[in-house]
Amino acid sequence: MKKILITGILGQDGANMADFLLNDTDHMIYGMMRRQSNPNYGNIKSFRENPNFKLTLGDLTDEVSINELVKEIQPDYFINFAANSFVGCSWDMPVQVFDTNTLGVIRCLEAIRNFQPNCRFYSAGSSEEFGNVDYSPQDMKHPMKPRSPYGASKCAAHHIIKVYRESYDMFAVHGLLFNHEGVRRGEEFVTRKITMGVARIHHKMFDVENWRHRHGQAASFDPIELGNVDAKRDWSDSEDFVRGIWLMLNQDNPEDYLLASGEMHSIREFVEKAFKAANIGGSWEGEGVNEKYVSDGQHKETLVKINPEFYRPAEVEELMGDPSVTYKSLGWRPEGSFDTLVEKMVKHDIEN
Ligand code: NDP
Ligand code: GDR
Repeated sequence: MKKILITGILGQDGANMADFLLNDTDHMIYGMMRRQSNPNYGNIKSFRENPNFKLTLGDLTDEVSINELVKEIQPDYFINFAANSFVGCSWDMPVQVFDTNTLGVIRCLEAIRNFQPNCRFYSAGSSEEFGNVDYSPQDMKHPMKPRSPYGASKCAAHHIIKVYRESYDMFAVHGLLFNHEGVRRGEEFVTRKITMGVARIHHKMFDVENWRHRHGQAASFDPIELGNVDAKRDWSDSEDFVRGIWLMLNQDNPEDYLLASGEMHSIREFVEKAFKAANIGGSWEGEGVNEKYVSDGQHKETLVKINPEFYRPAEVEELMGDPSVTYKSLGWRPEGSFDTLVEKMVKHDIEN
């Protein structure tokens, strides 16, 4: 039985990784959360009471807590998912973003180096490190060209991992992960914002259709408000990615890999697929900030509208990864597709 410390346990990947390891191994999982006045345990409710799981407190911005955890637990693996992970807010709090995402990684590395040097470390890197891309699909040779303080913070973490690996002979890897989503995804990220919005509209429409039927009148919905719907992303299922991360941590030699689907879709396409999965037909009308996605049929309800408040100071227009080396070297393969991901999220949000 190994001891595994996972930070960011209340977030999407932390909870999915713990779920995966608790189901597939007999390892002891220590899930680290930071102190909050009103924490949301929703993502860990399925395994919170598992005897092989223990919730611990710590903060990446506080080296005392990280040192103590490593000293006390003596983990065999340290999987660091904790971060300020929202690109959109990283312009508003760049210092906090670097403190958590970059200095936080150094704090983890130092704790391991000083108190448990044989521990294997995973650092959560991002396709945002590629940023303003030179070519598609991106591979591990693509230069780092971040477009946000978030992207820059992950690039700096990437460099420092390599420096520690080479200087101290540590097993430390930095996975370059393209967007991955699922039913534990935070609601401010565009996919979950869309699927939650579609579910809300689906329920209202269902009620409204009944109401209309009785009264023969139209009723309106609050549309989903989005920013740049032309941006394109390479989306996968987080549940597939945590398996890939576990393979990265169990290679013979520490090497960095990227995880991606190798496909790219626009936000616009995600919107269309999500409404379709909820049996709501629609089409785009208008241009620029006046563009709307409206429902089919007589009443033409506005389902999505553009709100420039969600535009970013600098946008990453497109990202698509080349997972072929990862397939070959790690033997990793995703099980889900873009279509199954959208359907799964919409179905879950309608039911819940
Ligand atoms: P989430 O935002 O869902 O989870 C991040 C977690 O980190 C949250 O639970 C958050 O806690 C915690 N956290 C934030 N700051 C601190 C801190 N100072 N100390 C301790 N914990 C902290 O992100 P994901 O699960 O989606 O992503 C996991 C990692 O992978 C992140 O590092 C992210 O940047 C990276 N990544 C994610 C991708 C994706 O598409 N999901 C793609 C590429 C990289 P709280 O709940 O209190 O806010
Ligand atoms: P991203 O994810 O920035 O790729 O970072 P996000 O879902 O926030 O944005 C994806 C794209 O959608 C556009 N967009 C909107 N985004 C949000 N959040 N809200 C909107 O209303 C909206 N409208 C359009 C964005 O401009 C962008 O182009 C995620 C995070 O998980 C990071 O932690 C991770 O490193 C990267 O993926 C890879």
